[in-house]
Amino acid sequence: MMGNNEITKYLAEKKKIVDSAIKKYFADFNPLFETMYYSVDGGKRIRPILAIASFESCGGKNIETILPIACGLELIHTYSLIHDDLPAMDNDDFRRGKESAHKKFGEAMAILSGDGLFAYAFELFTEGANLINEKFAAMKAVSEVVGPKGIVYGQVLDISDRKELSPKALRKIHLNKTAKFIAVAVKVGAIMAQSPKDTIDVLYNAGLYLGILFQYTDDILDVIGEKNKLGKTPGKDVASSKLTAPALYGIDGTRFRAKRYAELAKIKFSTLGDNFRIFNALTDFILTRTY
Ligand code: GRG
Repeated sequence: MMGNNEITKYLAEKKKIVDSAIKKYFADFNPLFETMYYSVDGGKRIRPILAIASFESCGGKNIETILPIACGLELIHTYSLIHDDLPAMDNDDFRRGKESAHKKFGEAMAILSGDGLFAYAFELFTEGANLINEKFAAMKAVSEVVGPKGIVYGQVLDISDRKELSPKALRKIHLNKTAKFIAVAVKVGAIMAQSPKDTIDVLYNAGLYLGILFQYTDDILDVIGEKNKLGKTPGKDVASSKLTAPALYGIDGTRFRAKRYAELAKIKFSTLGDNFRIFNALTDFILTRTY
């Protein structure tokens, strides 16, 4: 078993690796890179860390193989946050502990900055001349969940004011908006480590549970979290009458279900054996996170 200190140390170490790789990709090309970097800087880096954890658990040795893809995921995630914060969407002026992109640079630059990050991610995915088939598979998997079959569809459902208040509708939003992207982060690590299809499939399915869990804890933190610790504005979901887990189940009911999703994720990961122990600790971290 991994203790609380150990997982905190693990996350800090991996975050440092991701942060310095990202910095390298934002070297001085033109001023737009500085604008984009403002928003990229400061996240928890959960998605890239999941990709690295999966790559290493699957026996991947050279971290450089997964790093550009892991960083690309973070750029796509950041684009989605920038666009989500826009006045036409969630309208939030505070993100990652500072002014959100449109507040700092204006709406036009925020939109363009998101567009730039989205495209630049795919350039990072193509870095290097090796493992072309794996990179193709990784890009296919990512592109399938960040567009109209995933994040963008999830956002469309999320902003719709004609939602039915049902567990099924909630699950559809959570799956598309959050869980598929978290699951694909776990999946690309396995793809780049050249794992067999069975392993890749188990990891994706376990990742879906982890992703739903992630959105459950995000929903809980929107109700009980502190602005400074979260680095974003809590209370937005109630203010905009969002369909969330607490809206449907209350806080206690949401906590109960979150624990159940954590168990389901851990059971699935554990079928892959001891090499995947880290995912137990990562799941617990996501269950108990306060930011
Ligand atoms: C296509 C115009 C257009 C907009 C797209 C894709 C999109 C807008 C929004 C994505 C939906 C979204 C914001 C989902 C929420 C996912 C989530 C829980 C984000 C918070 O992630 P953390 O906690 O944040 O990992 P940090 O800042 O730590 O990276």
